[in-house]
Amino acid sequence: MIKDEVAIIGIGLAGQTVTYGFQQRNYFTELINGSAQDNRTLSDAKNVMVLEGYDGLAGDRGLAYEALAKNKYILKKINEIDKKVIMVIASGGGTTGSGSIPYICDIACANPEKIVCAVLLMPREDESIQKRINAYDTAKELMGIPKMGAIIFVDNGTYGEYGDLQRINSTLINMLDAFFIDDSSSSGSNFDDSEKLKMLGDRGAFVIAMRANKNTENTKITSQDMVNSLTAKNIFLPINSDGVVNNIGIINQRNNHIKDSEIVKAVGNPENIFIGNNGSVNIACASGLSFPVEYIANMGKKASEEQKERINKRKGFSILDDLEIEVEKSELTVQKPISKRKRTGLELLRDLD
Ligand SMILES: Nc1nc2c(ncn2[C@@H]2O[C@H](COP(=O)(O)OP(=O)(O)OP(=O)(O)O)[C@@H](O)[C@H]2O)c(=O)[nH]1
Ligand SMILES: [Mg+2]
Repeated sequence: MIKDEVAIIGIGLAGQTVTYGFQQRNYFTELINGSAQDNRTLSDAKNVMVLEGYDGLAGDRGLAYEALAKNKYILKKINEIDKKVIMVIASGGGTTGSGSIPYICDIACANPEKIVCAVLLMPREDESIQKRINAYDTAKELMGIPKMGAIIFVDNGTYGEYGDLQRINSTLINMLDAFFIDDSSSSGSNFDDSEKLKMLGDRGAFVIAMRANKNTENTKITSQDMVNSLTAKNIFLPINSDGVVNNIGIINQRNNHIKDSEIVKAVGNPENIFIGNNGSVNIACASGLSFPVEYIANMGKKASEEQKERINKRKGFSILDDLEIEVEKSELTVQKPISKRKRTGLELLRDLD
């Protein structure tokens, strides 16, 4: 199993919350946040690193660089993590996590020995303009990191209008944990540790499905069930239908047989197919998928159109200027332009000893 080679880093409230779930299962974890309020919601969590002086970044992702630069001890700690796989988790829609995750990934990627993966928790379609713009920018920045391994795009809109975040978190944690702890072996073939690392190391999107057979023989999970869970009925952003995929991994639960040909038909023809048997559950996963660019581009485009419309409306926003009435300054300021990432985490690394 690769569990002991994995470090999970959670940034911001969402990232921390998911990472805390891994902490409870004895993974090596580090949590990062500036917000005392966020940290209080996870009062039992260990290994919480505080971005001193940054009590929540209130929508401005651009502040993350400065926050990390002023908290070098966090970067040093990330740099010293002695695990092969570094999986960094944050929401795309927030600020602290979404602003910091590209820098933390840059820093982890600076060590060529590491496999760096990201889990990006993407906002629902009906979340605020700022959250969707932040998520677009974060996804773009992560995709732009040359040495990035797998990126998992979680859709927070999965369970309906209000999203059931706890259910999404536990589904995600259960699936990744099953992948990390799988130790099954069989005479015919195994889905071994090096193959799992290969799946995590390859650039592109990653999706996973996990289904357990019921006790009775005739309720076994079928290949079609696995296809549905992998491609449609899941917690991830939809995968593209271009057939681009590097690896497919399958673990058959004891006495079950998922047809790899069915998974290939649904996902695409990969370079590698890794198959294991005698697992405690059925798992199917795919890595090196093309990024969900179209989905994210549409989300960003819609958010920026709404933003334009909002700013246009605000142009007609008039104030009472003859009477001496103080209008709150924040009411008058127009939303700042979207910040572009001009710096990378490598600059932050430069003066670490
Ligand atoms: N999947 C999942 N998403 C969450 C969770 N908590 C919050 N979110 C989502 O995360 C986004 C808000 O980001 P946060 O993680 O709270 O923000 P942050 O990184 O702490 O940054 P600040 O803006 O500085 O507080 C929203 O889109 C929420 O729907 C969680 O436990 N699980
Ligand atoms: Mg927060």
